[in-house]
Amino acid sequence: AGRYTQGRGQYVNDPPRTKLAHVAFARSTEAHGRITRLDVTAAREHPDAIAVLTAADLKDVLVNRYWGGWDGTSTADYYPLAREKVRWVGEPVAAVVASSRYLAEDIAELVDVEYEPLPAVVDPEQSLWDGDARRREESGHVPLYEEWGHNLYFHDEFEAGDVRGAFEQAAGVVSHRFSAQRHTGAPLEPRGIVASYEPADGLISLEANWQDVFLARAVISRVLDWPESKLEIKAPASGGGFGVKLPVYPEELACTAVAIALDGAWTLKWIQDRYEDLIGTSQHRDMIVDAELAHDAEGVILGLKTRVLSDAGAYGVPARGNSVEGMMAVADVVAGGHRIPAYSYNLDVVMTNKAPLCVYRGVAQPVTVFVMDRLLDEVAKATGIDRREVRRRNLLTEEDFPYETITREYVIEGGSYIPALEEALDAVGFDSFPEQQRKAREEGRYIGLGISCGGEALARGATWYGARGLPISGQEGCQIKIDSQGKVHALFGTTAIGQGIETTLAQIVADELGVDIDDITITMGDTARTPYGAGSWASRQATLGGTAAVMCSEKVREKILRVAAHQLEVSAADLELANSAVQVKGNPETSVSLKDIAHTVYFKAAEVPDDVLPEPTIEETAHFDPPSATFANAAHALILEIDPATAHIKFLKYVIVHDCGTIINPLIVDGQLYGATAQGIGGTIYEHLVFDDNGQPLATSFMDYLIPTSHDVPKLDLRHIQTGSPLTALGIKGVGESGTVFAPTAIATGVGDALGVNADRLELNPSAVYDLLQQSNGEPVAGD
Ligand code: MCN
Repeated sequence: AGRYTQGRGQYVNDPPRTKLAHVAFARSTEAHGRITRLDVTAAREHPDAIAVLTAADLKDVLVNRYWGGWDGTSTADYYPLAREKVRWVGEPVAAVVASSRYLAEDIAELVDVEYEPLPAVVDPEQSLWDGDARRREESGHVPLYEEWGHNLYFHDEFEAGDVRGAFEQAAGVVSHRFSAQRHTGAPLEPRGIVASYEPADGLISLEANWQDVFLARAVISRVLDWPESKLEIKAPASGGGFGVKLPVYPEELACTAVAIALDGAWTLKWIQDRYEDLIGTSQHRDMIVDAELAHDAEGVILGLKTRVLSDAGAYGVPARGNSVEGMMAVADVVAGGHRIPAYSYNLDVVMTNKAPLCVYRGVAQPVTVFVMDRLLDEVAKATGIDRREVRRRNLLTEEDFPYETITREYVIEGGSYIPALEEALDAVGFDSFPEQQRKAREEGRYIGLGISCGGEALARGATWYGARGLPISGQEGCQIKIDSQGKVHALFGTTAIGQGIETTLAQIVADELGVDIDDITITMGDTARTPYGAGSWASRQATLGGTAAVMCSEKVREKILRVAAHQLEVSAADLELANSAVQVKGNPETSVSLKDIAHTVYFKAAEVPDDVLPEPTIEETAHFDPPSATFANAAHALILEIDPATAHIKFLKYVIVHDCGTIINPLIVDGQLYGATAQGIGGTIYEHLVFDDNGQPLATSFMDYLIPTSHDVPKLDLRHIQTGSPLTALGIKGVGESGTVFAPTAIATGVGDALGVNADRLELNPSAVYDLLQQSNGEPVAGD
């Protein structure tokens, strides 16, 4: 306890290591080009070079192809160090090993690479357009993976319900083009790895700040064709993950391969710097959605059509690949808690010469919530029904549950969609706002009321990734051991990434076993020690880890009670666990301590009959495999003001009503809502990964990639509804991503309301807001 707050967290860069050498990478300076010369002679001749390796040096180690994606995605030979071609600025070309990072960086500069530059494709529409050979010829572009003949990574189409009928019968149709800009998770501690190899027994040991060590093990064992039993992965303390530490990136794979290629002579360390993070860690959103919604005269949704174009970047980052954002966008836009009887989608995920797209807090849901809330605001305008009422008429109610979404991918088990909306709007002052807004406008002030509301698909099960061919598990495991002193050791397959999961799971175990939380040791993030698990992503661990903890505690409790019943000579049914002891219900004086029970089990088992204690240990394991997803829901309502001189957005009121079922730790849940909302604010107002026309990244430090500080995050009025999920133990649902999912839409609908314009891009930095201000005043917009 207190590890992080006391500054005692041991991050991957902290512990002293023996036989340590440092890795730096020579990286591509071109976004797209053929390697015509790769000469490492000068680098190798540097007196301080331990080794300089290129793809050719690793081909015997990296036996299997390195490519992420699921069944149906285009696939290619892609290696952690570039072969023949480079496809994004920053792509590793050679790995340099030296006694310090400084020396390794200097030596990397001696790696001599020449390229035949190829035109870079940075615009996803251009990339899609390039799929037509004739048009591509006109543009002079070459596909990133020439053997494909196009840049399409994944395409999917779907239709269900009477879509045509819905649009024919509609009293009105609203249609808009929405987009979201590219940004990233920017954890304060960037990525890092320490890799060592023991040739005597073939053991590879990796320490890296991954969010899912079992996923990393599955990917690496495939690529190296290595048994998982000889691949141990440990995640030390984490300075944030936010989804971006789920993939297995080229650098991590290269470090592992280099450790083997050097026959274990060195333990290798690579710690990413901020430049490397902003150019090479997975990036997110970057999506265009053309949506059309058919509604009746009462504002009720009859049907929805979407056409989604997702800019996936340059390669399929393992294991998820880069169609995740696009796939989830088309699935989740109809899983946001609205009744949608007819739906069709058309999805294109295209490659471009930028860093790969993968998962970031909320995945596609910030965009899908945006699409639905914006469309509903348009329905309100078209029908004259107010924004609250339009939502009321379309959100799910008690009678709808369980509600199967039209794609049949999810069943929404329950929730408090309308109560959350009502509470948020009442708290923000929805009814009196029009008058307030009118008065403000008379004074020349622009104030607007923003709303976002709906559900979040969380804790996805095996049906999402595993069934699509990826080595990604949906389950979570828990093992509990009571030691010979009666203390509890609980081990989980997941990894802690700063979200407080060690504390909350310890709380559950403490409650279930009637012990003091200080008597519990939690271990996670270690493939060699813990049971199998699926890591921290999709806000799953309270739900899955929590349920596994309850299931496992039940097994342990049953065993303890059996032994205690024998010792106390009473029926187990009359006993309960409390105060680190087993006591007779209603008569706590008659009790036996856990310590005494453990002493008996481990040291005097012969005194206990075999049918009471068949095995002399108290150790149990349980695994929970969830359904397709569980659904939390939220409503954000805010009032903001736009300064017409600076286009700065100021928050005047910000209310969040959230429903994550039974709350384990209220302080942590509020902290999660704050942190995620801060990221939602950042991803909308400040953070933008900009590329020039040649694919050169322009935001490569925190000077040009701004992340929000405490000054930019308003005080939040946080409220909770607790509708328990019937699918999990204790009725828990997740919360970790919610703020990031809903904040962008609340801001965008608030800006639109303040200015009386359509804010259809989730990019509201001052220059974008300035353009909207000009539109609002009927002036031409820059660039038009
Ligand atoms: N919790 C609770 N009661 C509930 C639900 C959750 O007390 N009913 C607590 C949990 O026990 C946990 C926290 O809230 O301590 C978040 O729980 P949950 O929603 O289950 O999410 P996970 O534990 O699976 O964490 C992952 C989630 C995701 S997907 C991202 S991304 C994320 C996040 O949470 N990245 C984070 N929160 C983060 N917080 C920090 N500080 N750093 C990150 O990288």
